[in-house]
Amino acid sequence: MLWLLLFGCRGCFELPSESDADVSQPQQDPDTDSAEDTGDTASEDTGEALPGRCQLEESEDENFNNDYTQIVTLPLETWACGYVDVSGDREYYRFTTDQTGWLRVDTQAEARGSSADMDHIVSMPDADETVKQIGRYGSADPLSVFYAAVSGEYLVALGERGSGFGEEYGWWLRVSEIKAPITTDLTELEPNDRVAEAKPLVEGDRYGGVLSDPGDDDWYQMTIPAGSTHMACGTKAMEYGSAANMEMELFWGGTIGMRVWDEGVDARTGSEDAWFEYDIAHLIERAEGFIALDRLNDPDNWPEDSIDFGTFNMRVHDYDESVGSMFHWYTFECTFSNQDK
Ligand SMILES: [Ca+2]
Ligand SMILES: [Ca+2]
Ligand SMILES: [Ca+2]
Ligand SMILES: [Ca+2]
Repeated sequence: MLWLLLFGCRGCFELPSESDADVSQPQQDPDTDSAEDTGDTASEDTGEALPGRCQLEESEDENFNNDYTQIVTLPLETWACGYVDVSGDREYYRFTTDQTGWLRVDTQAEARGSSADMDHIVSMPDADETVKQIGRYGSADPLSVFYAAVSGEYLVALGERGSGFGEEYGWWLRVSEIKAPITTDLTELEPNDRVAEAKPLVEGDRYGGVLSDPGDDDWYQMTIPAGSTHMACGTKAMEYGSAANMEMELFWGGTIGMRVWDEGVDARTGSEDAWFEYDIAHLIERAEGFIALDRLNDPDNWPEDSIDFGTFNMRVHDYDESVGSMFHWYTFECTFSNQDK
C-alpha cells in the first residue's frame, strides 16, 4: 500500500521554488559558466512558470517500470520529472537524434533541493556505447555531455544510489542538443596509441580527443619554444560533462619514451581535471636525476646521450585504464612562457 500512499501524495508534493533552483543551479552547472555553450541558457531555467520546469511527469504503475519494457519516449529539450517511489526504483527513457552533434543529458536532484542521490546510465545500443555517471563537476547530480557521432535512439536509465525514496526524492531529466561545450583548434587523429605515433601539437593549440575504446592511449609530442622557462599543460573533461577522469604522463626525448612525471606537480585529480605547471629547468634536472638513478640499476636501459630535452611526449589517458567510449572525451593543451614563477 505504500506506493498508493505515495502516489496519492503527488498533489501535495511541491516542487522546489524557482528561487531555490535558480540560486543553486548556475554555480553547479558547468555549461552556464561557458560562453561557448548556449544549449542551456539561464533564461530557459529561470523564465518558465513551474509547469514548464516539468513538462513530462512520470507515470508509474505498480511495477514502477523497473525494466525497459515500459520505457518512455522523452522528446529533446523537455524536462521530465518524477520520484524515487520505492527503494530501488528505476526509470527508463529513450530519446532520438536525427543528426550527429553534441548532446547534454542532465539529471538533477540535489541542485533542486531533492534528497535523491541519482545516477544515470546513458547508452547507444546501435553503437554499443554506454556510460554510467554518478555526479558532475561540483555536484552529485549526474551529467553527460558528449558528441553523438551516431544518430538514432539512445537510452537513459535513472536510479537512486542510496535506499531513500518518497516525496523528498524527486528527480528531473532533460536531454538537449547543444553547441560544443569548449572550442578546439585541432581534432585528434588516431592511431596515436604509442609514443612512436605521437601527434605533434603546437603551443597554445587546444586539441580535442576521445578515449574511444577501453584503455585508449593518446600520445602528443611538443617542441619547447626557445627561451621558455615555464610550462603548463592541462586537460578538460569532467568539468564539461565528459565521463573521462584524465591523467597525463610526461616522457622526454623524441620517441625514446622515458617517463619522469606522472600527474605533474599540481595535478588536480579526483573531482577536478588533471593539470600541471612546472619550471622547465627543474623538470630537466629531475629527468637527469631519473636517468642517473635508473642507470645505476640498469645501465643499458636509457640511452642517456641521445636524450633531447627540447622535445617531450605526453601520454594522455583515463586514470581507469579499463574504460573508454564516446562519452570519454577531453581537450588537451600546453602553453609555455619565459616568466619566472
Ligand atoms: Ca520506476
Ligand atoms: Ca519513479
Ligand atoms: Ca583517442
Ligand atoms: Ca589513441
